[in-house]
Order: sequence, then structure tokens, then C-alpha cells
Amino acid sequence: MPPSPPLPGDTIAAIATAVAAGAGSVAIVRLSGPQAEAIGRRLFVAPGAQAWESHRVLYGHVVDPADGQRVDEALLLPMRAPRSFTREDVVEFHCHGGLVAVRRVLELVLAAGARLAGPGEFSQRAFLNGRLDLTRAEAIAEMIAARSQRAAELAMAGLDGGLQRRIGGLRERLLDQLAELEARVDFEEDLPPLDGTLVRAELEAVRGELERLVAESRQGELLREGLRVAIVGRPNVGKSSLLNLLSRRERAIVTDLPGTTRDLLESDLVLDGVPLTLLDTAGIRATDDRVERLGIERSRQALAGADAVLLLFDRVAGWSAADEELRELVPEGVPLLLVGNKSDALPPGAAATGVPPDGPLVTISALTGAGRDDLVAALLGLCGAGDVQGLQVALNGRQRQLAAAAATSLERSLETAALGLPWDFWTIDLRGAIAGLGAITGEEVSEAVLERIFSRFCIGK
Ligand SMILES: Nc1nc2c(ncn2[C@@H]2O[C@H](COP(=O)(O)OP(=O)(O)OP(=O)(O)O)[C@@H](O)[C@H]2O)c(=O)[nH]1
Ligand SMILES: [Mg+2]
Repeated sequence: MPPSPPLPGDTIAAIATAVAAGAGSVAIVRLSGPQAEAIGRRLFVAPGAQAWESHRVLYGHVVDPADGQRVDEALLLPMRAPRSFTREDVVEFHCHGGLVAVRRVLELVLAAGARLAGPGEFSQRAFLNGRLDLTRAEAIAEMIAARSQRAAELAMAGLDGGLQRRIGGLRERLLDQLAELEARVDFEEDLPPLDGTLVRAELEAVRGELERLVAESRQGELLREGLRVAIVGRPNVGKSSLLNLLSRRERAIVTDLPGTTRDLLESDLVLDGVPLTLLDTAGIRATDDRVERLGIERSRQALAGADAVLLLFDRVAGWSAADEELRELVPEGVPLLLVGNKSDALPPGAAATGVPPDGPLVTISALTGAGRDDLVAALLGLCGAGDVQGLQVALNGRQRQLAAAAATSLERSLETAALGLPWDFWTIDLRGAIAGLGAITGEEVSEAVLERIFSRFCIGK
């Protein structure tokens, strides 16, 4: 059962735009609830004969009712229920950006009777008032968090209801089967006989679809969360040069002196639509230099926390025992790509020697950029992020767990069916699967789960 809509009488308010000094020219204070318009009228003075109509912008000033002092020159946008994001009365003050004026406006709004909104409370109200299903509400948070265009496109597909239709469609198909089965439990004699093989085929088909969605969700997760990729290797092999090549700017200092990089350096970038944080590390070697030793310690820590590792070696000097030792530092199970650098300096005919005996290998030149695309493709392929382009919808972690559990329930239902047990035994796990899919779209979800989901949103959304 969906939880009950919010209590009437409560009007919430928050700054809806980014709260950072100098971050934008406009800042918005948003109110939602039955008092929104009354509060707006108390604080906003619109000169002339401007009408307070829904969805019509007013120009004027925010004024402190205590002393009549003008706080900001602003626009005000009233949106009356139900034609608003929350389906409640909404009023937005579009103030000047920066921090001071907008905070003052928020204070006045709160003093006038609104309550500061919790994280995601506007979206939660939109959901509870039936404006959005849960997949669309979650897509809002994903849109805000998107770090690449592909991630934003996937969030947009979620906002458009792509995921709700996929999951809702599967749930409908299961509900149809449940109805057939339950009818036979109660009125077997009055109905035409049910063909169990057809029911099983349908359950099997839905289970297959769910498993596909679960498998694809790994890609979506990469798009949402991005990858942490550490570049490691011995001093002077070209790690900082590779960071600069991939981030297309002179991010790191490059010199011909071994031991140039002393500290971890991070660079956020997007490769083929996948957001990544690339870590340039201090070259690992035995040294008496205290600063360099500390840097090397950080390199080891970066290795431990990485989703993938690029182990760079000098292709001209060839793969060595020292490189092999470094390879052993890479934790088990972390995707590892061996990258032979400085291919431009390789004498002709030397291609076959000096390479590692095994493991995925690419050869590049961080100096000329040769082999860059092969490196990117190999890295993303190793991380299972090879075809994010083909992705239509993607489940988030919560949705994936529910979909996987629903698939398992269907499997159990199919086992029951295979044993030839009576219809009502089939329905037990089928109901579980239906409930799980309902929890994804929000048809069957508890208050506590909702709280958890919306508390991860930012305030003002
Ligand atoms: N010919 C050639 N030289 C390169 C290439 N990549 C890097 N170098 C040179 O190798 C030297 C070391 O490059 P860096 O990028 O500083 O190497 P690093 O691995 O970051 O070195 P440390 O920070 O000392 O561990 C510099 O002189 C670079 O110009 C390459 O692809 N070809
Ligand atoms: Mg370096």
C-alpha cells in the first residue's frame, strides 16, 4: 500500500538552487503547501496592477514585513494546485544569486510560517500526491548527480517513465497470471481449464527480462558512480604524461627526472561517456628520500582503493622484474591493464620483445597520443563499461536488489510448478515477485523505505 499523502496545513520551504558563494546569478526559494501563496503575498510587493494568477510571473521586491525594508529585487512565480511539481500550491521567489539576500528571504519565509523542508521533501510530496512514481522520483536525484552526458540521458529516460513502463509492464504480466491462478483456486469448476505450460512460459519470460535488467544495471552503476582508476608504475615511465593526455590538459608536472610526482593527483574526466577519476601516483621504487617515500605509500593506498589499475611500464626498456613486483601489489580481482608506454621511441623491429608474459596489454605513446583510443576501449571493456551507449534504462542499487529478488521468487514459483503442486502453491512466490516490482515503482513501499530514499536527495529538491 502506498503511504498516505502529507498532512494538510504544512507548508515547506527551501533554497532550491545551488548554495555556494558566487555560483549563479539567480537563486530560488521555493515554497509548497497551503500557506505558500499567503506567505508570498505577505512578503512580496508587486508594483502597479499585476495580477496574482497561477503560472504568471510577478515583478517586485521582497520586503521585510517588520520594518518595510526591501530585502531583494525579485520575480515571484505562483503555481496553484494541482498544476505544480508537488500538486500543492507552490510559490517561487527568484532572487539574486549569492548567499546573503537569498538566505534572508528564506528566513523571512520561515518566520512567516513555513517550515524548512527536509532533503527531497518536495519530490516526496510529488510522489505521495501521485505526480510521480518512485522510479521517476529517483531519476530526479540521478539527473542532479549525473557526471556525464550519458548518465544524464539515462536519468532523463527514467524521468520520462522508461523504467516505470518496463517494470510496471512486467508487474502487469505477473498480475494477469496471478489472477488466472487465483480464479482457479476459488472457482476451478466454473472456469475453462488453465494450461499450466502457458503460465510457466510467461513466468519464465518475465524472469528472463528481469535478469537482463539486473545484468545491465552494472553499466548504469558505472555511469552513475564513475570509476576510480589508478595509474601506477616505476618512476619516469610516463604516468603523469598519460594523465595529461587523457585529461587533455597539463594537469600534472612532467620532467625527465625520476621521482617527479610526490603526491596523489586526481583528475575527473569522461571517457566514452563514462565518468572517471584518474589518479596519478608517485613512481614506486626503493628510495631514501622521505617525501618520496610518503608519496609511494600513498600510491599503495591508491592501488587498494581503485576500481581499476593501469600499470604503466617503459616499452623501450621492456618489462622487468621490478614491473612484475609492482603487478603483485595490485589486489586480487581488480581489473588490471598493462600499458607499454613510449612506443614512439621504440626502435623498428623491437615490437615482439620486452613485453609481459601474460595479461591484457596495450601499447601507447603518452607523448604523441598513439594508442589512446585502444587504451580507453581496453580499460572500459575490462571494467564492464564497454557498451554504455546501447543502454536504454538502468536500475539503481535499490532497484537492482528488488529486481534480482523478484527473479529469484519467480524461479521458486517455477520450481513449484515443475513439481506439479496445486495452483495455490504457485501463487505464493508469484505474489512475492509482484510485491518486489511494486516496491520499485512505489505501488507497494513502506514509509521507512521512502524516508530512506528521499533523505539521500538534496534539500530543495
Ligand atoms: N618518448 C617518450 N617520452 C615520454 C613518453 N611519455 C613520457 N615521456 C617522458 O618521460 C619522462 C617522464 O615522464 P613523466 O610523465 O613525468 O613520468 P612519471 O611516470 O610520471 O614519473 P614520476 O612522476 O617520476 O614517477 C618525461 O621526460 C616525459 O617527457 C612517451 O610516450 N614517449
Ligand atoms: Mg609523475
